[in-house]
Amino acid sequence: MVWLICELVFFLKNIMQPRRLLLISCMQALFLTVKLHGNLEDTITSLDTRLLQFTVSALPANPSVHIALRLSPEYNLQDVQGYLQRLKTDLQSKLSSSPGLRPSTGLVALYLLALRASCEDLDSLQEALPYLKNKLRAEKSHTNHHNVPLTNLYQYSLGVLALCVNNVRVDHSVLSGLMPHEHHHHWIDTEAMMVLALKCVHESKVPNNDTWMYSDARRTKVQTAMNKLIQKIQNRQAENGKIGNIYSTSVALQALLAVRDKARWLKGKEKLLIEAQKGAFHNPMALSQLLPVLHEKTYLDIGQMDCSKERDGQKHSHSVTASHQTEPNSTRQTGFVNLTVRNINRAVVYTAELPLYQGTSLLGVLNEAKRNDTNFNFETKQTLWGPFLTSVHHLKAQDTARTYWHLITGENTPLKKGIKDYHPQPGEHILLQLSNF
Ligand code: B12
Repeated sequence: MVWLICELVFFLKNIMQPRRLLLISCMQALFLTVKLHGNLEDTITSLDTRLLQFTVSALPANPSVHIALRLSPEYNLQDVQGYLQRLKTDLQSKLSSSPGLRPSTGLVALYLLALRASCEDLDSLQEALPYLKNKLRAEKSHTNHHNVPLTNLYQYSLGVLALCVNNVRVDHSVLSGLMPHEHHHHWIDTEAMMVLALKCVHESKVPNNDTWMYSDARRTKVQTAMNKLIQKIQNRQAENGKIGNIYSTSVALQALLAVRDKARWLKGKEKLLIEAQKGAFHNPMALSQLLPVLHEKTYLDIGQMDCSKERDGQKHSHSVTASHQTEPNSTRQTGFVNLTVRNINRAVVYTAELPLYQGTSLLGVLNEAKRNDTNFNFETKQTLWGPFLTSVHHLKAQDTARTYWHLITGENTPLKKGIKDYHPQPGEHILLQLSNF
């Protein structure tokens, strides 16, 4: 490649002496681009490797990680066979657990997407598909009565998408729950997931037949809803490429790719790579949502996956070893953090100045508060993103009451990461505010 460019420079220099300077700077720019591109490819490869490492870590198997691995050109089916088996066993045991412990709409949808991404046939999904269909009906009926789904619209969209990529027809009434209301404000991530679900429905064909799965009237409605959402996403792209925050940008870029808006996708991808190089995507879930768009892939590609060639292929020699990431147990104090807890009426129920040790996360600070004051307590729930704060100082947040513990820094800046991933700075003021969502 470099040799070719040099030959070209030499040739052009001889025939275009007067423009020599301009030409040389053009060539320098070209060299720089080639070099930069090389660096970016290296970054993506090392992110892929890190994702594969999660499959051998002590963490529970995560369907979102599996999806990202399957959408990466780096790995084939054999590389992820063991992880796939774990996912199948986990799904089976979750589905047969007691009603309160059964998987949410979004979780079962992610499992179904992960299994489809490995071309698992419908037989192994026998129980899961009707389960998801029922979940979606329950979500819709809740929306009819309360204007919001049981879980959230992000999970609702994942559910529709999972049925759709598995070639299962979605009830009209469920589909109508994806039509956006003008006055509703959603997270960017949610709008992007809605676009993916709608796009899948719009493009759906009856299997082994060249006819559309949905009527022309239905497809037109779906297209109109999708256009509105995509326009909102496009309008939200900042000059630096971000759409919302850096984490919503990953999902938003999938929506842009789905409607072939390559220019905005490229702009966003550059920003994501810069942030990835700075270490913004350590969380397995964040990394699993990032990698597909870096590989120019969306969840819609799952439906087109053909594993037959891979099954006969040679096994790659990817060997990964588990890297244990535990919280550094440092005793070096770097300063203090001010922690304030406010109830739903914004009344302060707890405040303390707590020592901050090197490398400690907000979770570590909360543990410190517990050690310092036997009256203080907090509880968490394990989720795909890590520990989700559910109760502080004996005040419980409840999905049914649509309350949650909002993490805030300074006066009013919401944290972009959870309690385990966020590392406060010395002198920082952290506010835990019981809020409505
Ligand atoms: C809906 C949603 C919420 C809802 C969830 C409740 C509900 N019933 O709907 C509410 C409003 C409560 C919420 C809160 C927060 N969220 Co939120 N949330 C989402 C969203 C849009 C969908 C999550 C989902 O349903 N996933 C599907 C199911 C299958 O996965 P799941 O793991 O089982 O889902 C549960 C967890 O994800 C959990 N959850 C939701 N948000 C977060 C954030 C963190 C850090 C953790 C550990 C768990 C968690 O609630 C889900 C439902 O039970 C995602 C978008 C995304 N790109 O994923 C953001 C997202 C996960 N949230 C995010 C953030 C930052 C938060 C907050 C920390 C914001 C804040 N400053 O307080 C808080 C969590 C604080 C806490 N108490 O620990 C970020 C996480 C980024 C990161 N690198 O960690 C995301 C990616 C949005 C974004 N683009 O910034 N969230």
